[in-house]
Amino acid sequence: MAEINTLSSEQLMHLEDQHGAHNYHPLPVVLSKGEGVYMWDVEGKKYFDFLSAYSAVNQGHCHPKIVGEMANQAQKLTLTSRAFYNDVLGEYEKYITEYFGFDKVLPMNTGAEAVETAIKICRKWGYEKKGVEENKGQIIVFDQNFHGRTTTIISFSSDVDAKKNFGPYTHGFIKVTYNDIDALREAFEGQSNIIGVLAEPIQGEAGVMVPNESFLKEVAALCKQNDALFMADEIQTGIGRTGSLLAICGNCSCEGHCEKQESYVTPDMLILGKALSGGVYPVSAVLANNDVMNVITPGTHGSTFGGNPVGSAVAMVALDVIRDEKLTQNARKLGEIFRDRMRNLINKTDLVQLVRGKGLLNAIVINDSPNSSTAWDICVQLKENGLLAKPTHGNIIRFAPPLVMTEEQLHECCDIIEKTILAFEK
Ligand code: IF1
Repeated sequence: MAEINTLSSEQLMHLEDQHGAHNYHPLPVVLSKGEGVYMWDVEGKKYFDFLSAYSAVNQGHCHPKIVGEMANQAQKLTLTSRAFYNDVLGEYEKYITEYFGFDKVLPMNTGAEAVETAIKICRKWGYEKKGVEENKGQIIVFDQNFHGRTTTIISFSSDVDAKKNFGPYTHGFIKVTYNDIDALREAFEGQSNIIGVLAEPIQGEAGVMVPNESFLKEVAALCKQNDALFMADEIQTGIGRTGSLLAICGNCSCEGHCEKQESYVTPDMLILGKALSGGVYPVSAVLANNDVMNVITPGTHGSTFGGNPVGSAVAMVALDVIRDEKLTQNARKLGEIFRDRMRNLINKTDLVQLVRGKGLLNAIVINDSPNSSTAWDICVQLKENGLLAKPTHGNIIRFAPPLVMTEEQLHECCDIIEKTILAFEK
């Protein structure tokens, strides 16, 4: 058994450099403990987590109820494969479909797997239900999208680093400008084989790009008019992060599936991941109604771990915590306070151009070239001051703390951000 770690941060970073693929450039901090909104590094220094593992830790690090349920199930039955039934999956499927208001769920593990699953379901529906000629189906995606790292998904990425030299690419995708409903309408008018539209309700990696209030509803309407499936990728924006249960809920802060109030946009497929497990286990899901999901028949899709007892048990508790601790409502309240604090800061410095976001998914744009290291250097300084965040692209810093943060802790974090920005020398 590996001995208890006694190595320093420097030594541990060196191990990763020597023995690990260099597919990331992490901030120079080595974490060894997480609890709620806090993490501690190997030397015992405490930090506020302002990234939440890219919104996978909405419920806070190591939430006792979620970890407890994982430990409990892990001592009973961890994995049967889907060759056999298990006594947790059916309960989980009932729970999550009622929670979000769909007939069925297809359980997977990572977000990219869930996105790939949605693409496969959309294509199968396009050929078998819509009657599009096989292999001719087209799915509309948006510029600056981020939906994962598999070969098909990066085939329609706008990010050169994510895409270059990974070809040949998967065909069947049309790229349209995000938040431009006229461009989407023209794309539909120009093509008869469009079977679906895949969208992030807010583009996270692109720099927390929040579309016009009506955009998502208009996307859904155009999909309906053109008999195409609207696939909402809520892997980063969902499960309370934006101050609504789902970002497509608009301004509703209901605790569960709302009564389809005016602001609610209904996607044909809902794609979830990350916080679906509270960050303790890879759990993702695609939800849809029977007219779509029933194109999936035995042998047409699967996964070794998809729907396993541990992931299913953890996901039910993780969703309980969102509702019982009113984390959606807390995200909405604290998000307003955060953006007010950042707007006050912008009045005191030229270094920050703007703040944007919804709920506790926010970003500030630094007043320097996207090719400069300023945003990175600010994040290194924030780390020194006890707050962990990381730039998305170039000059944009994403701020996304766990939704369990208190108002007092949020002000403490805003004080750290303000102190760091005002003292920062380019
Ligand atoms: C990385 C970004 C965020 C996602 C949305 C699907 C997935 C993600 C909207 C795939 C994953 C992660 C992946 C991670 C960093 C992070 C990320 F910077 F890459 F773009 F959050 F913005 N849809 N996002 O955000 O889910 O397969 O990772 O479980 O790849 O560097 P996954």
